[in-house]
Amino acid sequence: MRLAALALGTAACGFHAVAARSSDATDAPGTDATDASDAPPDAPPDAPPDAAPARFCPTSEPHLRMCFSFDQPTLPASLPEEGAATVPAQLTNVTRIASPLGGAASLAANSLIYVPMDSAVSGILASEIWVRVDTDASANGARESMFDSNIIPPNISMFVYRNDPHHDLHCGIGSQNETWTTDAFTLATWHRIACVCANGNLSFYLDGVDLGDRPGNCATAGALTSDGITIGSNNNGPGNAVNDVLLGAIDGIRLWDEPPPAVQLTTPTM
Ligand SMILES: [Ca+2]
Ligand SMILES: [Ca+2]
Repeated sequence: MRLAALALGTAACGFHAVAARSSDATDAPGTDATDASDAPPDAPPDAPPDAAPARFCPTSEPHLRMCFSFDQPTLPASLPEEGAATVPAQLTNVTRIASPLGGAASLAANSLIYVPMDSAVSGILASEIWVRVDTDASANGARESMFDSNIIPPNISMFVYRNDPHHDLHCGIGSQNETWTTDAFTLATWHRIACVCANGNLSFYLDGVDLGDRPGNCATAGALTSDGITIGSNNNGPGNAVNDVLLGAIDGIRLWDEPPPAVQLTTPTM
């Protein structure tokens, strides 16, 4: 009942509509996330205290303003946020698949992930995504969106464009937008991407490699205070359907209000 009411509410607002909503498994019972970090009470006493694997969305990281791991056993229509944000993501036609980090959101042409406006997601200076694009954009010059808050400033966005035989990777933070051309972005491959504003530069890391530092005004910072953010599609604003959907999967996404640690940026794999 509750999920149905949420879906109706979303449809009634008409925000960020998609073409169709199929019956899906997201309203299955027991969809609340299981916290695998809880150590069993009878753990061996000689186990090192920090033996548990690092969580994709650490629970005590105040600079992590928005985080989605998609690691839950199922992905409900209202997916809890795992960082500092206060609102859940709204999922439509999203399939949970196994992935290198546990679970990922698999996206098709009619999929939608939308996080509404939230003042807790502000001062954003870095974005990270673990992404796999399986089908390229339909034409040379066309694009697929990894995420998009739409309003500039306070922009938070990332896109991949076909630029045959290369790809152009676009990042926006605050008032700055930049594009990097690369041959290292390949289809059907998991990529770790980070876009970081630091020391007056916007920098782009693909699988741990810095594609170049661009001076600009990214320090104006991104925020979800003018619109929410779509994940895996281009946000065209309230009342308008999304487009440029990412045809692939997203293993996780993080938005920070400070640059992630340098060692994390230069780690090539997930
Ligand atoms: Ca847009
Ligand atoms: Ca994941």
